[in-house]
This record gives sequence, structure tokens and C-alpha cells, in this order.
Amino acid sequence: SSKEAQEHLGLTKEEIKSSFLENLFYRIGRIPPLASNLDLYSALALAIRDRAFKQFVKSTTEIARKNAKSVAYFSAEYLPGPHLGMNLLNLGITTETRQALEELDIKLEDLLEEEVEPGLGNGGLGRLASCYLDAMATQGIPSVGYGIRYEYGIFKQEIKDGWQSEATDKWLHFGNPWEVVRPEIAYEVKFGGKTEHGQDFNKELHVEWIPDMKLKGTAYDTPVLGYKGNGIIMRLWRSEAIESFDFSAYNGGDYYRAVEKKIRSENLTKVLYPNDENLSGKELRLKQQYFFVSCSLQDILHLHMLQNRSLETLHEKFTIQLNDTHPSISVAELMRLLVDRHDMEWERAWDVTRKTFAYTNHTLLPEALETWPVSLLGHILPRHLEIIYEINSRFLHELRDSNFSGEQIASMSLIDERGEPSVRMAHLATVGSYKVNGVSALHSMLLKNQVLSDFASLWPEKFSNVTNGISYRRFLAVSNPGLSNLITEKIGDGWYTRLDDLKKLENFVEDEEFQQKWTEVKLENKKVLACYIQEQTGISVAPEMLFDVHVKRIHEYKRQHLKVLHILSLYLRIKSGNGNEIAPCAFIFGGKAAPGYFMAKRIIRLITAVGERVNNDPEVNSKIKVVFLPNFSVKQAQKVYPAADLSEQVSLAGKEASGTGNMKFALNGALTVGTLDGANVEICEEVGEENFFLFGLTTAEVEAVKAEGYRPYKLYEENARLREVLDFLVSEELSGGDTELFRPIYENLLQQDPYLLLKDYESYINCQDHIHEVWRNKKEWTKKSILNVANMGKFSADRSIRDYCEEIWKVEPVRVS
Ligand code: 26Q
Repeated sequence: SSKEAQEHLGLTKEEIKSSFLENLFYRIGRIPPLASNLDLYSALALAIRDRAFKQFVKSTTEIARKNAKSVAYFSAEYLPGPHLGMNLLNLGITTETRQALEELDIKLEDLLEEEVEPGLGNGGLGRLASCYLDAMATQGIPSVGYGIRYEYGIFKQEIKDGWQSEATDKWLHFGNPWEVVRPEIAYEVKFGGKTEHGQDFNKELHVEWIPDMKLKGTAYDTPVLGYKGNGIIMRLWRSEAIESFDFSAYNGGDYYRAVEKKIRSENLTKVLYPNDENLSGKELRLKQQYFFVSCSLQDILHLHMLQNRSLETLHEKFTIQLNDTHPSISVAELMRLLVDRHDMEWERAWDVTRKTFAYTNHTLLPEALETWPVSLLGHILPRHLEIIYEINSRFLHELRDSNFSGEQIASMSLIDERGEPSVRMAHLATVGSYKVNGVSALHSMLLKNQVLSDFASLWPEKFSNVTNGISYRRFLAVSNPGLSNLITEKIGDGWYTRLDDLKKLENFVEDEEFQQKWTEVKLENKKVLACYIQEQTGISVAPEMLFDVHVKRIHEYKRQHLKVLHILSLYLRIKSGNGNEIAPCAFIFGGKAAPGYFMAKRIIRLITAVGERVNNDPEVNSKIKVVFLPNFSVKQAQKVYPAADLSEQVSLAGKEASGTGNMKFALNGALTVGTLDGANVEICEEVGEENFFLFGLTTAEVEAVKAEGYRPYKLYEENARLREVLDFLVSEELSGGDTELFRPIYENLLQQDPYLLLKDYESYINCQDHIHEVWRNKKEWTKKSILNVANMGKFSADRSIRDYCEEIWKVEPVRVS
């Protein structure tokens, strides 16, 4: 009957094959002998997308029938990664598809390589959103992921003469077989102009917003499948011109100007801003945020009213999760829609609004907390500025009534009046939400006690923690088939959806045959990565080396340059004949720098310079190799994590909100060298301190050091070996003559060292020596590796989503078979 069920869904080998051939012929216009791999991939993707939508339709029908409460996840960024492999897994047809293709002499692996991923995000935050869609779909949570359909995603990184250079990401160039455009699902969005306050015929106050620009957002839907069953969609908005609006220019004969307007409308969703954790206050960015928020809220109100429900019950049928402050203009927009468009009273609308939104904070870095100048916001969204002022004035009143000091009130205000007046989006989100959460235990604690402490004392029950999680199906089942199969052989495949199943691996830690297979799988994965590295960079690394990996966005707080200092110390040790204790190792870096981030780009240049020195010096290159893998992406990450022995998670304590790469590495059996920062703290707790390489200051120690008045130069003077390493940064030997090349990094570390690299240096170096010692004992290492995987249950996105459902959303699953 399982065969029958498959037939019903079109999931047998025969049906996949015929559907694939039909798609190739009728939609791509090719026959197999004349088709390129891209044609073949596209045909297969179309066949699979149809099946995915079928699951979505079934889920949606059931949700409507049950009149169930839904989650709308608002995120300006998504990083879904390649769809094909995941969808095959989720439909349970990877084997059937492989066989169907084999009968046509086509290799599934070749087609998987063809896929271009949607790079619609910068890093952790976007990837988290996609992991959460995967988990919500799997658990049958009625949900939609709303966002922006950027025509150009995160730039493509190339390395030229050792420097990062950016090229545009033309991800739609060959078409996107996964999405379906819905021209009938489109909403108008207004910008600029002015407001008029007047009375309507009932003498009620009424505000009219007369914009000077209008455009429309059109929905593009991409199915997101859950594991064996449910399906949801990611709905992304693309901006377009409203032809009727101001097309009078055309009638006046100025056809060219009319078309120009159209192009300007399309500009809005043209490109993703490539900054993370650092803001640029750009007008277009605010417009993008408002645009997607307005379309999404209009869509939600439309869906709500379609079921004949009153808007006063909106919060009973929808909850909206704000992925950081990027969509936080939502608070004002929902108020505007309820009050201005649907004539709801202010108090009632405010009550509904505050029961609808929940806000996730992802950062404590002051430079990453979003603020918008009042002048800019008022220029683009005049009505919203009025609404924000009104919310603020009522809020400040409340504060005066509850005995906050003048100073506290000023610091809690939605408006920062210290310099150029600007709107604090985190405050707007906090005031307008029923829950606020951080993304790891440590981060949530710091959020409550520092960044939003006054709010936490006002509304203690509003604050909570939901530790981040990742998709085990993508980051183990799909990306590491070797390890997955080995695990499944031992404990079955229940771990795909049951968090605690991996724990069963503990029973096999001492099993020598299992240990042996475990190391073989890792070695096999390392061989594959070594080939890829060779192909991408021309650098050869021996698979037997310790693969020590540091991949993530390049940022000073993440301290890629601390790793570089370690590498230089090894280099100098080997050169001076003291390198016997060092195990052969390959240092593998990857990650993009924001194009305008001077120091981050220098750090990339430093890594490539160290690589050139080390890799070409026969005295050292049999011991150590340094690789910078260009263009880190989800697709590339899926090749990197399975091959890592050591995961570098070395941010300064108190700076990394959570980190999720740390989880992906550990799930693939890498051991972690890390600080007590973000989710490292919890990972260490779960896997045990004896299976985790801890180093560095704690958050409290960092605060103490800073309070004392930190003087990095003193450490430089006191520690001769550190001095030698630092001076090497500005040597002719490293820079090939241009001793100014790395001076900015050198000066920064000696003068300010805001992320305390010099302070943590000694502890890091000692920890690394210890790591090399443990590595020599392969059996010990393997056992630790197994224990890491066995104890990763907590970090499944399925657990995170359960936490959100129970603690925050109060939403129940609706399952279809
Ligand atoms: C905002 C306004 C204007 C331009 C850019 C931005 C912007 C864009 C992206 C600001 C921040 C981001 C991304 C932040 C991010 O990725 N944060 C990471 O979120 C992860 C998921 O919770 C955490 O694991 C990481 O610790 C955190 O750094």
C-alpha cells in the first residue's frame, strides 16, 4: 500500500521518469540527447516543484478547514540553499529519482551540481529563517515565510591578487524553476507625500495619506517541503510599476519618462544590501523594508477577512514573528491599516497590534542596532512617523506614571534625541510586541540585563530565550550522506525528526569497528573537499592533515585574525626549528566581507598573503597549508562542514548572539575550539567540557578588563613571542615589500584592540597546542567526535520551532499524511 500511496502522489520511479521527460520536452523544449545538464536539471526541478506544490495545497486546505492559527515569519533575508536535494529527501524519492535518471544514462549528482542557490541573505540570520521554514513545514505548523525577492542576491566573491572583489549575483539568469509568480496576488504600496487630517461624514477624525509615489508588489511563491508530509510556502515580493499610476506622462506624449518611472519602481527590489551587523542608513533599504512589510500585512489582512473574520480577532488567527528589527516598521504599518483603512479605534488597534507581533533580537553590537533618522523616515513614510510619535507619547506617559527617572525615560524613548533625532527600531519592536526573545541563553540574558534592561524591568514576562537550531535534514542527511548512512545503519533514521535519537550513538562510542568506519567516512569527505579546494584555488592539501576550519562572515568581532596570529606563530616556530609538536594541518577559511568594511577586507588580504608565504615555502608547506575558499555559500558550506575536523568559534565573549555554524560543524563530527560565547556555551554544556576545547575570557572578565582600562600595547611589550608574531605582520617578508599593507591591522591591535585578541592570545595558543596533542591520539579524537554528534539533539531547528510554538506563538500543528 506504500507503493499505492506513492502512485497516488506520482512518486514512483516510472512516474518520476515520465514526468521528467514530459517537462524536458514541453517546458524546456529539448529531448535528452540534445539537452545540456542545465536543461536536464531544470526539467527535473519542474517535475519536483509540481509535487511540492501539491503537498502545499493539501496542507493549506486542511488548515483552512480547521480554521487554524498561523505563523507569518517576516524576514528581510532568506538563504534557502539548493532546493533539489532537500525536496527529494522530503518527498522520500531520492533513490527512485536516481534510478529513473540512471535508466536514461543521467547521473543525479551531475544535476544537483547545476543548481544556483538563491543568495537572498547575508549570513546567519537569513540561513536561520530558512532552517525555521524547513522545521515549521516538517512539523505541520500553519505558516508562511514572507520576504523580498531580490533580483540580485548577495554578491559573488572572487579573489583577485589576494583581495576580495565583488561581482553581481545573477541568480535568475537561467530562470528559477522553483518559484511560481502570482500576478493576481499584488498590493499597492505608497511612498512619500503628505498627510491630511480631517473629519469624515460622521465627524470622526480621519487621516488621509497622499503619497507622491505608488508601486505594487507581486507575490512569488516557492514551496518549502516538510519531511514526509506537509508543505508551506515562502512568499517573496517583487516591486513593479502600477501602469495606471502617473502614466499620464505617456498620454502627454512623454513615453520615455513614463517607462523611466516603471524602471524606477522595479529598482526597489533589485539588490540585497550586503551589510550585516553594520548599518548604512540608506533610504532604499528603508523603502525595501516598508515595501515587503506592507505587502505582507495587506496579504494577511486579506486572508483573514476572506474567512469572514473580524479584524479584532486578527491576533487569534495570526502571529507575526519579526526576524530582527528589519521588518519592525510593521508595528506602525499595522496600526495604519487598522486605524486609517479599516476605521478601528486607536486603543483597540493598539491592543490587536501588541498581541500580534513577537520580536527576535539577533545582536547586541551597538553599531548593528537599527535606527532611522526622523527626517528620512518622515520624508518616506510621513504617516508612519506620526503613528510612531503617537505610540511614543502614550508609552512615555505610561513610564512617567510608573516612576521611571527622566534619564531612563529618555533612554527608553522610541526616539533617540541625543544627536540627529532618530527612531530606535528595537524599541519600536519591543513596545509593539507581546514577546521579545534572544537567540541563545547567554544572549537572551545580556539582552535582558543590558541592551533592553529597562524594558525587561517594566515587562519581565515579555522576555524569553529561544536558542537557535539548524536543519539536520539539510546539514546532515543531505550534505553528508556518508555519515548519515553510517548513523542510520546503527540507530535507524528516526534522528531525521526525533531530537534525542542521536543520543543512541553513545552506545557505540567504544565499538572499534564503528570508530574505524567513522574515521573512514571523515577521511572520504576530506578527500572530496581536498579535490574541491584544488579545483577552486590550485592549492593541494593532504586529506590526512587536520582540517582546521573558520568559515563565516568576516568581522572583527568574529576574530578571523586571531586565527591568523596562531598560524603565524606556527610558521615562526617551524622556521626556527621548533615545530616538531605541530601536527600537519590545513587552515581553511571562507566568508564574505561587507564591500565597504575596510578592516574585514584587509583581513581577507592578510589570510591570502599568509597563504602565499606558507604554501610556497618548502620548509613549512608539508606541515601547514592555508586556504581561502572564495564565495562561501550554503551550497559550498554543504561541502565544507562534513570534512572539518576542527571548528573555529572564537568570537570575543559577549559578541556573537548565537552562531549557527558552530552547530553545523559539531553535527558533522568536528570538535570545537571556542570561547564561552553565544550558543557555544550551550554546545559545550551538552557535549561535555572534556569534548570541547574552551579558551579565552568569559563575558564578565571581558567587562572587567574593559572597565580597568585595557592597554593592548602593554601585552605587546610583555610577551616576546606575541611581539614577534605581531611584528611579522608588518615585515617585508609577509607583505612582499609593502610594509604598509597590514599596518592598519597592526596599529588597530596595538592601540585599541577592541575585540581583545591580544588578551586572549596566550590562552588560544595553549589551547591549540593541546588540540594538536589530542589529535595525535586518533582514537581519543574519534570518540570525542562521536560524542559531539550524539549530544547535538538540542540544536535541531525542530526543537527551536517547538519552543516558539509553545512559549511564544501558541500555535498547533495541522498534519496531513
Ligand atoms: C540592517 C539594516 C541595513 C542594512 C543591513 C542590515 C542587516 C542585515 C543583516 C543587519 C544585520 C544582518 C544580519 C545579522 C545576522 O546574521 N546576525 C546573526 O544572526 C544569527 C541567527 O540568529 C546568529 O546566530 C548570529 O550570532 C548573528 O550574528
